[in-house]
Amino acid sequence: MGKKIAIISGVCGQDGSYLAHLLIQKKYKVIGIERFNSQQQKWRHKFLNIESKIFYEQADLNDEMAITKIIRKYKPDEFYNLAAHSFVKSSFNQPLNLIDTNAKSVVRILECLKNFSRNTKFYQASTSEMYGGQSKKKLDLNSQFNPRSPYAYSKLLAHFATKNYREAEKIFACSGVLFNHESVLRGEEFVTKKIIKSLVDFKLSPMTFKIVGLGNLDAMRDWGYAGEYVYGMWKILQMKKPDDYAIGTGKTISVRDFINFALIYLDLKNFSWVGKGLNEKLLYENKIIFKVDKKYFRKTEVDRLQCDIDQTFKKLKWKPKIVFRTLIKKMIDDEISLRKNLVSI
Ligand code: NAP
Ligand code: F7E
Repeated sequence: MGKKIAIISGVCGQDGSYLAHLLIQKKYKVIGIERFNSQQQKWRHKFLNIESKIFYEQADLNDEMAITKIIRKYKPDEFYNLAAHSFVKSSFNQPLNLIDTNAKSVVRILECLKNFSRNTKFYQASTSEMYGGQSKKKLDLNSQFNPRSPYAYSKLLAHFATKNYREAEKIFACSGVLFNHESVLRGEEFVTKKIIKSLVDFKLSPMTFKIVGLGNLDAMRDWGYAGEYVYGMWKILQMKKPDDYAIGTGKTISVRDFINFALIYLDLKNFSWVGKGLNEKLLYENKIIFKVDKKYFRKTEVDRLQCDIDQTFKKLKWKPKIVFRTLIKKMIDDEISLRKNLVSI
């Protein structure tokens, strides 16, 4: 039997990079769909040392002809649809673009699989943002959806399209409803990477450090490690029957506590929070590191997300091991080694 073939859209992103790394280890032939042939976007692949092992194809997800051509060329065993506009805050500025990329493109891929590659197993990157974060309860697939951003409602359409192609067209189509997962390969606009990068900058050169603005410090997230969540994606497509699964750690902490734990791990213990609301600041021995800045607040915030991972574990027989403390330590250690590696790239 030849190598299994997997197509990954969004291969240059955080998850696409870790998933490509995992599938290469598992001896798949990995076809990576990238948007432009930009060297800059390959920094994650360089860090993981996988650039020469991926077969790149160029296509925008909205280009139906190009995507169809790639699917017909490879007739893959598995298609992981990870490409998306993934930053929630900026999704409010371009809702129609989000519907095209995050929702309509998914239907286009599923139509293409139905017509030309019926045996391909399909993974859709669904998200805990679809829940809206208004509940204090742990969330599972039976919890109510309440999308609070163009990002969330575009993903909800794709989620239900995936379910419908599974039920109506008998495609092996599954969604992973993934809660936030982070790593050193996260984009710098996301809060965990922004915090870790800033604190490592401060630790290494406090004299040249410039104050960083943050938004809602009370937002609570179930933060896991991207490097192991990609195993969950793969596992979902190895199940006997296609289905949807929610994946998170089951623990939730606030942005403020994420910062507190990071400061302690970096041995920056003489810190204090002063002021309230829009005047709140984080000080380290009288130097300001973070201050609240309303430009980082969302029009409609998602206050709290926490996964009921025990429900998933019963069916999937797998759950993530790395919870927030270990994640924070790992992000700090990897941030320091990323900086060293980048010198030689
Ligand atoms: P990411 O780092 O932002 O990666 C997304 C990738 O999609 C980027 O490589 C981007 O390419 C590509 N992309 C965007 N628009 C495209 C288009 N029109 N055509 C082709 N490619 C396009 O996101 P991630 O954190 O890896 O997340 C992967 C997927 O999981 C996303 O669908 C995200 O919505 C979803 N998700 C993420 C999380 C999380 O916590 N990370 C949780 C739940 C769900 P460029 O490099 O060219 O911009
Ligand atoms: O915000 C708050 C912010 O942008 C997390 C995406 O991968 O996960 C991600 O979406 C929280 C929010 O991620 C800042 O208001 C405070 O409550 O890191 P984030 P996100 O919006 O949760 C989900 C599951 C996805 O699917 C998405 O694709 O942190 N926050 N201060 C801040 N957030 C940012 N970005 N910057 C701040 O300064």
